[in-house]
Amino acid sequence: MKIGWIGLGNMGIPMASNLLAAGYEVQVWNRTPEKAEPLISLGATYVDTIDKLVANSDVIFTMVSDDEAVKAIYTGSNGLLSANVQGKLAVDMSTISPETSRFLAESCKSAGLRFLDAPVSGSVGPAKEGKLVIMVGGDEQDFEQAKPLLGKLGKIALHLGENGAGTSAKLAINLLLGITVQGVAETLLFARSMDISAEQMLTIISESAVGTPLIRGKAASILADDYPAAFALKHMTKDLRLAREAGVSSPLAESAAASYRAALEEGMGDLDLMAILRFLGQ
Ligand code: NA7
Repeated sequence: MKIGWIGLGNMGIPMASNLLAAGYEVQVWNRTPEKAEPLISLGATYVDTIDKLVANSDVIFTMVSDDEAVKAIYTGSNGLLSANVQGKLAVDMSTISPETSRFLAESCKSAGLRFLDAPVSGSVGPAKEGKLVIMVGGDEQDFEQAKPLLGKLGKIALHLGENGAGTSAKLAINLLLGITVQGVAETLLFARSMDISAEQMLTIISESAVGTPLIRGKAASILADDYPAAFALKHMTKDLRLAREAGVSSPLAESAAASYRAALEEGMGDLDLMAILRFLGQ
């Protein structure tokens, strides 16, 4: 099975690397070609058009930023659907709206391309380790075909229903992520106001029932006040917006979304979402 991979951002690079490490032949394309260099050194082939990528692939993965990017890749000029895609399978792992996932599934079907929405929970660390949680919408048989590949990218892949079910589940889990990180930031700031240090409070959280791998994983960043993006704040802002547009009723999410939006407007979008602590504490 030959793989095509489109989208070499923070997530796409480690994910495509895992398919290469598993021995698959992988062709890659990215809007900014230079980002393919680490993968070429691992054995990937760079192709300069999506058309060529499709011609040399059985399964095509897409992992790009948002609805607009995914639409450009699939339905834009020189995009996937202008190539000969008959009989192939596309797996979109980006976090986008369920509505766009369903629109793409229909567009792909008309062109003879099978389509799964398969976004992931987990940031760069789990992506590198192949331990993502993958939520899939689409045809059961297509899921079965993709499953061995998804097994190289994640620790679990769940088939949740028709197209749009994967992206719906992803918006739900990221609702909890957004609220949790905002809650951690507010807790640390409250503790600080009472002279309990971040280090002391992180130890308490970590040893308590609310301690999670997420919070433990952010501790070093928090203590160093250094936030390289494992999951960019701009993407968290996008996901809470998508949840609102999908009809979520959550006062906590509304409040967290306003907070991330304000941090984004201050230029913190490319930092990790935990940078919300720096924003709220300034
Ligand atoms: P990044 O690191 O922000 O990477 C985004 C990728 O999307 C990158 O390859 C971009 O290409 C690509 N992109 C963005 N806009 C476009 C357009 N218009 N056309 C083509 N390609 C585009 O995101 P992550 O890897 O952290 O996350 C990916 C998804 O997983 C996202 O939905 C998250 O919410 C979860 P570039 O390199 O800039 O040319």
